[in-house]
Amino acid sequence: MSRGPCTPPVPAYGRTMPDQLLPTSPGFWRSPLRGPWFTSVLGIVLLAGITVLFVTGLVSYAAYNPGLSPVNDKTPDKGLLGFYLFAWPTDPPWLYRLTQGVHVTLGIALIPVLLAKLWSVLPRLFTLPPVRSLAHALERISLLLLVGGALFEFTTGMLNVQLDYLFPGSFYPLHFYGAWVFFAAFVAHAVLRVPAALRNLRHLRDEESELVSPTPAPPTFSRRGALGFVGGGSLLLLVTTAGRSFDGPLRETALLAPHGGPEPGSGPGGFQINKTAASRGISTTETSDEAWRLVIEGPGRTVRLSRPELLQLPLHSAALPIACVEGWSTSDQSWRGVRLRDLAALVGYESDAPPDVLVESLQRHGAFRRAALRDNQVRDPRALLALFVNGAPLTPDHGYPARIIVPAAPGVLNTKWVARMTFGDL
Ligand code: HEM
Ligand SMILES: Nc1nc2c(c(=O)[nH]1)N[C@H]1C(S)=C(S)[C@@H](COP(=O)(O)O)O[C@H]1N2
Ligand SMILES: [Mo]
Repeated sequence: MSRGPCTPPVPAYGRTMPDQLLPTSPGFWRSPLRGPWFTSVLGIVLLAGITVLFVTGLVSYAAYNPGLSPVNDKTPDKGLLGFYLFAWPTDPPWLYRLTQGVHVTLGIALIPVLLAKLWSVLPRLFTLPPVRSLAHALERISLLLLVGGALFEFTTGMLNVQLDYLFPGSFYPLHFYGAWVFFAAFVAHAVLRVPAALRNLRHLRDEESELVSPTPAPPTFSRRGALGFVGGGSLLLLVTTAGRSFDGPLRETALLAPHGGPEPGSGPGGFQINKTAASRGISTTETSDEAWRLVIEGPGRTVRLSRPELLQLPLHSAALPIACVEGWSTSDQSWRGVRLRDLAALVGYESDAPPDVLVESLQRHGAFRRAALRDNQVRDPRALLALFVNGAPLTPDHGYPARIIVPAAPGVLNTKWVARMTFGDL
């Protein structure tokens, strides 16, 4: 029997009408962009990028001196995962500025790629039946760890660099353990998919694949255009983030960087400040020459020095940057002060064989009140208890009367408003 003119046409994908389709039916997903080629290009970019993120992230953890327990270690029970830890070097002095600048800037720039990759495989989330076999169940669990791990690491990282510490507990163990879970799932996924991804790259025209919509909507732009859009988003994030690693006019380009403290302005103290003296409860009364004393302790010996007395010791200069775990850094600043190894000598150590040191700040509340430095850091002739920066006494916000500055160390080890130094093996 032939159809009358009024009979609606039967949809190509079966009897269900388009507005009744559920995400579980392949016909629900209609973007003509989806397919193995698009997914694979994004996958290859992530393969390179996330590997670099993982390595620079692990390196950043090593740079904290977590082994100098219990002071610096923000990740208790790191156990087996701490197998790779090593003594962080002091050369080249820009080492942490580079590794952590790459970690944060690359992490931010990869966000559009990650989101595009997740979008490209979104239909697979809804496949039915959800589990076909034991092997399939295991694969889906690993994908859950992969996607969950990716979202978790990128979210916690972003919140941290935006200075939003809204985590249960500390950021460090969450991001550290999260990285291992995520990367384990990532490696499994890469081993399974890289061969296909490389094959897919060679065919811009997609072969048979469950990612290709059976009922594609008419294209509004090409897949190359879509990639350009994702790449453009990454580039935009890159150029509005990278300025965090410089001072002066370049920093102004870092539109997305949080401005924790006041604008540093110009002059000798004109470089980034996160935590001001006022915000840490440091008053000018307690940092005055009359009140402030540096207490230096060694085995069986304690020395107390005022700032005028410190100024009588041999002073040395070093051009060193500050590089924060949050990815921002300053250019080299010219610091001047007393060598840490000369301070070790005051309490009985050979200045070419000093021990570790525990440094404590005047600050009574909040994070980063104390930090431990390893013997190789104390020994470096550029490692100073700085009293001046760029030719002027430290400003209160930069740690007056005295702050630590160590080549290549994460900013968090450069304690401000130092009150006490305890030399000895930690
Ligand atoms: C953050 C990193 C990544 C996440 C979150 C991710 C996520 C996913 C998910 C959820 C699927 C769908 C799996 C399924 O249900 O069948 C998938 C498929 C795929 N991924 Fe990834 N992936 C990532 C990185 C990579 C990398 C590094 C590669 C390889 C270079 C890659 C290549 C592929 C390929 C080829 C497919 C299969 C596409 C198809 O079905 O034809 N992915 N990915
Ligand atoms: N006493 C004290 N020292 C400190 C901090 C702090 O909060 N208190 N912040 C540390 C961190 S995390 C960094 S990156 C450097 C530079 O921080 P700033 O910009 O606040 O000077 O100082 C370090 N020294
Ligand atoms: Mo920092």
